[in-house]
Amino acid sequence: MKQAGIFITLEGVEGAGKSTAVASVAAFFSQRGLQVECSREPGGTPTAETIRHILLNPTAEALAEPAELMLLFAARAQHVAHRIKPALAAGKIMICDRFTDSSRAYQGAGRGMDRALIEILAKAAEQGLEPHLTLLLDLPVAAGLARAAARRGLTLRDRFEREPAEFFERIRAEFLQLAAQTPRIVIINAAKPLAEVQAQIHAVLQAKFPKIAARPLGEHHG
Ligand code: Z5A
Repeated sequence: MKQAGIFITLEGVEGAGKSTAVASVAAFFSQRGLQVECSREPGGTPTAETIRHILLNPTAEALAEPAELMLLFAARAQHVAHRIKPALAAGKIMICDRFTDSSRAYQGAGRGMDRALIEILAKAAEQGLEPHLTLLLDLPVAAGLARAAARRGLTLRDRFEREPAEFFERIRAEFLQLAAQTPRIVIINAAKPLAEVQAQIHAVLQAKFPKIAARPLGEHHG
């Protein structure tokens, strides 16, 4: 399937502000008349959302690590085939809260799973798809966990949120290492106040997509 649109992913540790940033990225494009679709992983299609429920449910049967890994990639394969690729073929801007870099960081560094296996599964699920741009929202783990806890209030922590701080430290370090090795990944300092984070995101989008940034702002609906 031909890929005419733009695929942007957001990554980071828990509570980094990815969901909030998705809205800023979406506004940049929709205000300039482009059609935008937002999604998340794990999830994004009915089957992938069912798998998400299994993955995050803290009260269900414990998941063996290989089962967790394969469920994540099964959800991703559905998402790529039935949502992301069709949106890109239609020329849309597809913005996704987490993608394969999360598997590299959480399952690779966090759980210590086989990196080569992760790349084989990624190849099978992605079918040649790669993000044009990845924004890594980086902040100290303690700050992210505090933001997430404040937002969660009294609701139960999910299966990942129950992991110790060291797990998230390994994940943060892996994300930073991936960014150092991968030109498509740009680091955003997510420890700053929201307005500053949004300004950093805007500057990255302006530099990466100058022709789109130059379009007049209007009352478009994407
Ligand atoms: N996972 C995996 O292991 N492997 C994979 O391949 C994939 C995922 C794809 C998905 O959980 C879990 O799946 C995830 C990794 C694993 N678990 N963890 N941990 P999720 O989607 O439920 O959770 P999440 O991705 O970690 O996102 P989150 O907790 O919703 O955080 P966020 O989206 O990054 O943050 P937010 O909701 O935008 O902001 C959090 C709060 O901070 C909120 O109240 C905001 O208003 C506030 N905020 C945001 N920005 C700021 C600034 N700049 N200053 C102050 N306050 C702010």
